[in-house]
Amino acid sequence: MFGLPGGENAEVLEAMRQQGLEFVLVRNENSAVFMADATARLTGKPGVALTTLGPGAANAYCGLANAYLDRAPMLLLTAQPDSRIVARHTHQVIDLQAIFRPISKMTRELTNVETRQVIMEALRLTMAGRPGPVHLGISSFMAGQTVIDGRVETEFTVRMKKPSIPDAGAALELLTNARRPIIVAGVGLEPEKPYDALRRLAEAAQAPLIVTPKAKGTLSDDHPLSVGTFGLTHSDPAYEIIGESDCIVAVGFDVVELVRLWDQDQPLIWVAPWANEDPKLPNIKHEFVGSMTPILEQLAQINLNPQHNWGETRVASFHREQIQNRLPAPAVGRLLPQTVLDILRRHVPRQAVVTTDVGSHKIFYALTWPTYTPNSYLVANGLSAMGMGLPSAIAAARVTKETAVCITGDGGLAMVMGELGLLRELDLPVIVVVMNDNALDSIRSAQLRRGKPVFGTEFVNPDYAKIGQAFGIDYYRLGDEYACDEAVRTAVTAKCPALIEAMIDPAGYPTTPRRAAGS
Ligand SMILES: Cc1ncc(C[n+]2csc(CCOP(=O)(O)OP(=O)(O)O)c2C)c(N)n1
Ligand SMILES: [Mg+2]
Repeated sequence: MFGLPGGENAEVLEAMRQQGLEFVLVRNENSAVFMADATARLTGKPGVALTTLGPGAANAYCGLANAYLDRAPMLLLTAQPDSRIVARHTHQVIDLQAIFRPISKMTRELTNVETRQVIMEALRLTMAGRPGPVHLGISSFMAGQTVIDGRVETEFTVRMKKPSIPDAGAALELLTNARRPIIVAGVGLEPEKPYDALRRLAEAAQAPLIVTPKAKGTLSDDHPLSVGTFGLTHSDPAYEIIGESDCIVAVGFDVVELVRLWDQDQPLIWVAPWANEDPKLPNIKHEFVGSMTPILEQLAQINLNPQHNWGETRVASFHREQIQNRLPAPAVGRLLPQTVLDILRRHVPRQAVVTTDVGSHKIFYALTWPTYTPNSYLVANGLSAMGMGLPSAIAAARVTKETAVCITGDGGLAMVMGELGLLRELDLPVIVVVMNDNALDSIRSAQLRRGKPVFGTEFVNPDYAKIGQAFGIDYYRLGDEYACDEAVRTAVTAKCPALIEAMIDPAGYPTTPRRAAGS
């Protein structure tokens, strides 16, 4: 459990201590939610965060909204005003059920009646259908009560609905007759993780596979059918292949991940743990709702004409590098984000978890960071809340016990800088790479693209060497290209907390107008 308690949580903390449960004390409640989210994704089990009532719960709001739109199975336990005195006592009282209702699958007060059952139901609900957060409020009065509970259930299970297999024949026919089928895969692959079945289907159907940011790594980027990522901008290169396709198999696909309106009207086969209804996509010919593996396996029975090799041929001729080609050339004294990416990819182990925060750097990394294994790239995408990168990397290193890398904007790091203290305490091998451009670059870029003056989007960074020193974390500075390689190699091999400051030129981001160079 990750959290930051208030006095009202004292009984809960004491119960946890007595039970020998681990509690990770964060510096800001949002971080606890981000950590619970990342932990859930990497373990396949719901994550849990704890806060106090009023201010703590309000502080966690952004994280919970982020978990809701990122379909993350997690439980938020907050303290809760005591209903016996709320009519007379208003200090720190806000209606938590009302504020959490729009961003949770369920929100309610936990009492001492049927407590276990409610908790088991809450945990089950986080993972069922379209996963998401559940909120339970516990007043300090209730937390001190003895549980009155008939049924004792200590395990919860999630049973996926069986898909409606009878339709598979017709779907198979549609796929067999398609000349240019593609697969788009998204956030809904979790928690079932049907990666192997998906790869077999792509290979059997010769279908290029395109992923959303949260599904990066589903198919290794060096697989001949991997097209790459889309969803970040209105003109991501992968839209080229999507536009050419005549049949789309959408697997765990959720348009919450796309900044561009989904306007494709090719026939589509929907395979997901939840129904096509929020929002309803057009032209769905076949809909399979429930466990994805059985239907993917059935579709992989496709009997293709061996001449049909559209997938591999098309991906081979697809210029994934076209983004890089739009970027400026490196020069002495100028560090491009592209150079930082290349050096990191050279030294960071293939399976290591990499997180990005939100901003110009996220768009660039989500589009171009080569990813080789599922869930080795974590990103906030549905809500795209800044501040997710560092807590998620700490959670990832905690789960995997391996090096994790957080690539963050300087704006995003400033929001969660206190968590460097947590990182030092946990002493985990997390490498924080801060892209120093003294700006909310992605917002400044929006101003420049609209021909507006830069206003309200630049700031002065702290002395990161001193920040590293103050938190007791190794510090490295990447100035120009030539000194970088050795610094990154040393940081990665040291296997301890590190802060790398990259003095980048944001004009190297594909979404940043060149005019921003040096501004
Ligand atoms: C919590 C939150 N606040 C504001 C935003 C809007 N926003 C999106 S990107 C961005 C700028 C991020 O700046 P920085 O972290 O320095 O990254 P850069 O764009 O410079 O790479 C902002 C303010 C957001 N997504 N999340
Ligand atoms: Mg910045």
